[in-house]
Amino acid sequence: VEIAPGAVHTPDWLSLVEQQRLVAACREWAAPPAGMRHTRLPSGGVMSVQTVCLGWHWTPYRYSRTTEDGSPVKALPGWLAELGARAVGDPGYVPDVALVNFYDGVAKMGLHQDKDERSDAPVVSLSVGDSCVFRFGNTENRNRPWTDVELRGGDLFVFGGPSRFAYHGVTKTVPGSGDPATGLTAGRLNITLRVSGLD
Ligand code: MD3
Ligand code: FE
Repeated sequence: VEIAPGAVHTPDWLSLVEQQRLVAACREWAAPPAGMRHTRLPSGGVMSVQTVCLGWHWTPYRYSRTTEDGSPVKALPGWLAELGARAVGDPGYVPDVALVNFYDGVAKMGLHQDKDERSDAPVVSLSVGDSCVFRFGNTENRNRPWTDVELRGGDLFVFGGPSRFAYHGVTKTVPGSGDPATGLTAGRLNITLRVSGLD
């Protein structure tokens, strides 16, 4: 389902086994060093979402090979990059960054653009666990028009072309809506795959 030019939502794209594999892998990636943490914002606040990065470590405005405490960033495994290529339908799509976001029952993500990558290659988004309301806005500003879409566990979204630099965010999650058979019994995981354009 194309919700805007270049923004394609495929509900129920991940199999249960793939979701189970992602949940188990996220548990390993979340462990220190270079594990999951609330990203610190330049304003001094922290994001309500918790994030672990693979390949490159993201902080607002900057990617680096090490975390704030100097730990080496975990590798992005080949199987995850290949899942991304299958999602885009292009074997030449080779993501080198994954951001793994965990939402507890109250976490949200305000409307923002993803502009820290030096590439306009598509972003692949994979969701597991609780549903959320995903807000997809316009390229100009944080105001309307926007479209609210329910994203559920197992869903795929690809953001390419004119949608790559649109404002977007998560206005709420729906606690208890996920399938516990994935191994995730509370909360929402979102894994985005990106091309950093860095070496
Ligand atoms: C549209 N994550 O990590 S996924 C993010 O559900 C982020 O955790 C949200 O926004 C989440 O930056 C939304 C959907 C998404 C991700 C990246 C995009 C939509 C996007 C990049 C460009 C345009
Ligand atoms: Fe984003």
